[in-house]
Amino acid sequence: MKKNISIIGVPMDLGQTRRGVDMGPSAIRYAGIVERLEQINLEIEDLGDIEIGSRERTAGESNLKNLKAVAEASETLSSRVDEVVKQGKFPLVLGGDHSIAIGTIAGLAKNYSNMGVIWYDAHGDLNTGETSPSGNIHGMPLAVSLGLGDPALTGIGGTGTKLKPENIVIIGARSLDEGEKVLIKEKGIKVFTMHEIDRMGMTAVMEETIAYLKDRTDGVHLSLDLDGLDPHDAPGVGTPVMGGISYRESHLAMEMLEEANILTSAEFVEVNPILDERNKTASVAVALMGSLFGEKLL
Ligand code: 4U7
Ligand code: MN
Ligand code: MN
Ligand code: MN
Repeated sequence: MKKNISIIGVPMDLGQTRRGVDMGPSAIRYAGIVERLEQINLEIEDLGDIEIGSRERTAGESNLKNLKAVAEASETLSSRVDEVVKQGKFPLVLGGDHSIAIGTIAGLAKNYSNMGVIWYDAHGDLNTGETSPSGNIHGMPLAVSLGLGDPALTGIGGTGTKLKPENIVIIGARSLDEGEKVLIKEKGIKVFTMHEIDRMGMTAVMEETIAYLKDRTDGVHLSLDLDGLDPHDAPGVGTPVMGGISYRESHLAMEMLEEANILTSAEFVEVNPILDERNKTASVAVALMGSLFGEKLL
């Protein structure tokens, strides 16, 4: 997969309450993402970071935290991603908390009418204001992309739903809220929980995922939350959940995506250097991006 890649940093931590994830893009750059990808015969440009507003100190009208600032940043990101795709380049978005996927997907949706999404995550991120136990928008982006939730979020990048439920594959789920479970069943969203990964192995999970998305979609976005990995391998995340996907299984997943050549965009989110051990999680993210873009040992 020979590609022109455009990196967009999104130093946003407003979609949740722990500080530090705004430093994710810096940590990933410090871990050498640009140099790493330059070695694989890729054209790579770093567009720098988009502007993020400030944390809201007073409670707004909504129970969604920092709704206004998240919505504004998402709108900016959506335009930036749209421009990159229109230039024929591959958007590689670095977070920031997972609320940034709202903007990424909204920007992509301007270009793909039948987009597939691989949601690599311990969580479903399918909450709305009504079902969310936390009010944290990073637990809502997949629901928003389905057109569910606050209009200030679902309207980003224009009205209309950005994704079809049958075009989503969640991989690595092991923490789902009640409302999310209902939604998954109701909408028929395909989920490979940790049980399926243990049982089938990552090879079969990725083969099924690729076969499932390949024919039905006109582009595939990878949204990789580092907490999809086991906290042992990726400790620098805000909402770690035990029993996750291993470092090796994740490499395999990236390599299989590269071989299948189905991805048209990607984002890596939730890297929190304050909670990390010597930038380990950012380094893992960089290593996975290496595999995703075709790095080979021999
Ligand atoms: B992440 C949670 F309740 N579901 O909504 C919520 F468990 O982007 C966690 O996947 C969300 O890291 C985690 O607050 C969001 C919680
Ligand atoms: Mn998560
Ligand atoms: Mn997530
Ligand atoms: Mn998290």
